[in-house]
Amino acid sequence: MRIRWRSPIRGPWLTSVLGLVLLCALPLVIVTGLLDWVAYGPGQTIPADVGALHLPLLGWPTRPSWLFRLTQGLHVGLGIVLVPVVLAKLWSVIPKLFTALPRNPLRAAERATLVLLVGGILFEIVTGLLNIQYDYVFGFSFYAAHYTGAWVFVAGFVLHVALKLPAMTRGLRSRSFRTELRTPLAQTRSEPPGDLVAPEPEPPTLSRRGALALVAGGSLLLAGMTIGQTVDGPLRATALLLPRGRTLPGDFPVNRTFAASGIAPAAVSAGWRLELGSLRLTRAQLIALPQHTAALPIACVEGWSTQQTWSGVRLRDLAALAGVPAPTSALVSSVEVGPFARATLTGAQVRDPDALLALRVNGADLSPDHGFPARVIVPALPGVHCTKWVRSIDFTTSGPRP
Ligand SMILES: Nc1nc2c(c(=O)[nH]1)N[C@H]1C(S)=C(S)[C@@H](COP(=O)(O)O)O[C@H]1N2
Ligand SMILES: [Mo]
Repeated sequence: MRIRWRSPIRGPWLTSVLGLVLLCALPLVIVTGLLDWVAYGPGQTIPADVGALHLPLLGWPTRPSWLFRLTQGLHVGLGIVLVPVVLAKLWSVIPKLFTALPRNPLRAAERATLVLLVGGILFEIVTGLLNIQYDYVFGFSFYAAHYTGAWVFVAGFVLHVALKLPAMTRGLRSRSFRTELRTPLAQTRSEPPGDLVAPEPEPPTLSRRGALALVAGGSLLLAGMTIGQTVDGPLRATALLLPRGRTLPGDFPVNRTFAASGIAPAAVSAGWRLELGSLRLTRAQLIALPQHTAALPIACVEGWSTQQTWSGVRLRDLAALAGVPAPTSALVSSVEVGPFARATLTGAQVRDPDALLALRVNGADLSPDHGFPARVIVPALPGVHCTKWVRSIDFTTSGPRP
């Protein structure tokens, strides 16, 4: 049976317009995604090491403090907004899926790159969306899989652009964009016979401008549901894609609650001590040290970010107290066991004057959900490394990176 694709608006022009949007926007998603990975730095439990695929270990700066908020916000936000464009682009070329494999080896190789391209982007969309919903049904490490999938996609993307750029340019030149925007349904006709164009088209049910408006509308709707994740203030309530029930009224989002951490309440009550080398400090002793206050964002890789006002002891003061005045790294351990139990900070991150072991947020003691008795907060550090319920900090001069 021959499946017949009969939409009269399918053709090189529509595919090229959608392709141009993706060609301009996807590199930003790719680069910000790779930058997120640079931001994690080496020697972490999360994300796990990716072997040969790792990027050069550039130091991730601590300034501007909103740097990671920006890169991960762009990555997740733009990634979501582009989903309708990707789906429309796939719809526009779907007849190709049902044509025979070309005999010409070059053509066949070109077709094979589509497996990387389409498989890659669908995998990235699905894993990315599940991750921001905290829905780990896939059962493998999100970070390693999304990162490896990204390289597969990038390979397909680069090859596809190299092979299809001339066709896209031809497609865009074949019709006037302005004229298309003025063409109503009644005047919508098929493109001249050729690649992607239905040989026996049905009468149109949607104009080309209508199709583009549908896609743009879908993207705008998603943008409206997403933007609130990354801006503080009343717009936060519009963040419909942010999983519900994680934020108490008047509070900011909680990645993992104290209850979910499995920590015994006794481990973070009066008997708690901060371990600094051989030193043991009570919370009262920490409060008695010079306190510093800084407005710093938490930017979660799961898509949300927020800026709050934190106070506590500067990490560099704690390093000096521990007898390591010029550390090149710090290993922070949590009372919690599991993947969040440890995070490594670089020397620059420890030395930043706003890098804190926070004891208070917005003028009140940390709540159990936000990491009482003490948590790490460092400018531009990915949220996942802002360890809550800190047990110990080991400042060293032999860390993974100077
Ligand atoms: N011990 C511990 N620290 C942790 C986490 C955790 O689950 N356990 N979650 C991390 C993540 S992924 C983020 S985004 C921030 C969120 O901080 P918040 O819950 O106070 O907003 O804490 C980080 N620190
Ligand atoms: Mo996070």
